[in-house]
Amino acid sequence: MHTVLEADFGASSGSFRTAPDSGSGFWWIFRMDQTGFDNALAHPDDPLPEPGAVLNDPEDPPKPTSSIFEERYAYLPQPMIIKNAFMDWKARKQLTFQYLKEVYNRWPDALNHFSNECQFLPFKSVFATLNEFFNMPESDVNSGNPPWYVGFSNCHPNILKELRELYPRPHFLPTDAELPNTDYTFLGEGEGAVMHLDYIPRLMWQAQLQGNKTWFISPTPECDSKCSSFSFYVEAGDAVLIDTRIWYHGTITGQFSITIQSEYG
Ligand SMILES: O=C(O)CCC(=O)C(=O)O
Ligand SMILES: [Fe+2]
Repeated sequence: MHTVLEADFGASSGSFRTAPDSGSGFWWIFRMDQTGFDNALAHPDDPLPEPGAVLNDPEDPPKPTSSIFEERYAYLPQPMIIKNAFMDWKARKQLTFQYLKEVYNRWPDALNHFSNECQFLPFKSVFATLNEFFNMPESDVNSGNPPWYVGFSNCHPNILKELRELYPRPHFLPTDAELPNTDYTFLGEGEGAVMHLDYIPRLMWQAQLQGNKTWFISPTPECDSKCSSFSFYVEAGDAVLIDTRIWYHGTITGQFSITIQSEYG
């Protein structure tokens, strides 16, 4: 059965459509305005929307404030998207390949440093190390040919400190949530992460800084009877919150994508 759950976010953020075979309603979308959460397009106390429902009435369901988000939503197992969550982050303009390369070149010992905490994930690209990645030919940086997509943790304390000057702690996270001492950067174009689960101690948040990306989500067998697979599309400024320990996830970019990803718990 092919079902579609669709929500219209209006002209500014475009429309949204899940992949075929979704429609379990087992996920949430929020939209942020300058003062906080503008509306929740679905609410845990509401009956699950009918497959195919269009959830576009800004007055109904109710508006969660940041503290309600913290209390009621932040630790739910359902994946969430928060539209326009990070519109004012400096990182959206300043955190580029060139910027990252400059920062890493100031702390060269971080370029060849590997450990469980300091991972370099080349996915399908040809780079074996961060050093090779940052030293790819200038012509390959923007051409998308050969295509590349990588992720790495910014675990060097000085690098992390410099990068965190470009973005704050996400303001909707619970104030007492524990955050790790490292944040990941994922960047590139085309095929991203293949479907996987993460072995991490906390929930995952990700900020889409530039470009856009489609996420593919599938439940683990324990939830097969209640949950279904779905996909969603995020644009620059959006937040993605997923418990990546219980939802298989994979990505594919549309336009060249840069994200910051970390954990909370
Ligand atoms: O952003 C991506 O492409 C993959 C991210 C991921 O696997 C994660 O956040 O756990
Ligand atoms: Fe992951």
